[in-house]
Amino acid sequence: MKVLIIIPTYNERENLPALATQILDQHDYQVLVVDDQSPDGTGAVADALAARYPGRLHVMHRTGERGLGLSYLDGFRWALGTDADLICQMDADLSHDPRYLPDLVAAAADHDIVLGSRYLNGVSVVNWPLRRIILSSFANAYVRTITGLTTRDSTSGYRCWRRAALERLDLARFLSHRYAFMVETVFEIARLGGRVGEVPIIFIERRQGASKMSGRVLLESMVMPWRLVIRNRGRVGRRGGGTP
Ligand SMILES: Nc1nc2c(ncn2[C@@H]2O[C@H](COP(=O)(O)OP(=O)(O)OP(=O)(O)O)[C@@H](O)[C@H]2O)c(=O)[nH]1
Ligand SMILES: [Mg+2]
Repeated sequence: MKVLIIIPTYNERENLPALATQILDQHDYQVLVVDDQSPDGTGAVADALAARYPGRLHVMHRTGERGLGLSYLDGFRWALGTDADLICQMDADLSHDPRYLPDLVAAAADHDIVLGSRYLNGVSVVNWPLRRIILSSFANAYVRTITGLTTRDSTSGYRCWRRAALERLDLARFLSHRYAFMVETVFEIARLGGRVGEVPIIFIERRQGASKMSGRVLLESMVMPWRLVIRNRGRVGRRGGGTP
């Protein structure tokens, strides 16, 4: 199985080298860094890593409108142009420990998408203030209630796709430019009858760099579940998608 991991970056120069090294020194995987012209020079750091890991670490320097969802759409298109069998996603800020990658890869044998879930065994987060835990738990409950998805952590950015599942998605159809992209992609694959799985992860809050969460991001995330069910005239549960 050829595994490609897409890592979107915006101002992650302190974090990216450690993450890339951990992934590439321990696993026979490939990495695509999608940088949005980070003002802190993450793009140049990524280029230096590409020189250190030739043919294994690739860099896309995006221009135009910045956004996590937009970066993943470009990353998916690039990935589908390679011979990767599994396409994974993870954050650059070391919140997603690469030690779980083999679990995600293994579970992708019988799922179309596997989510690294913080909420399978209670709440598995390290160094999160209570308000952040409440916000994230609320967001997931909100998404489940409105969309009919049954997954515990549909907002997780740590995940692994089977190539065939990604090929089924109509990438031109996506509405989310930012973080709501995470929920929208799970909704879409469940709507198409895809098998959605989850494996437990322990999430560690970033130590370096700043979060890109903002009021605008939260607003998009509040509105998106409604847009999804209105556009599709129904929740995924009624259509038989999602995990049982
Ligand atoms: N290419 C690109 N990457 C982004 C953008 N916004 C965020 N990212 C990356 O997406 C990942 C998740 O962003 P974070 O800021 O860590 O968001 P978060 O994990 O919800 O927030 P924290 O818990 O505060 O870290 C990180 O790798 C970011 O560098 C963007 O506009 N473009
Ligand atoms: Mg983060």
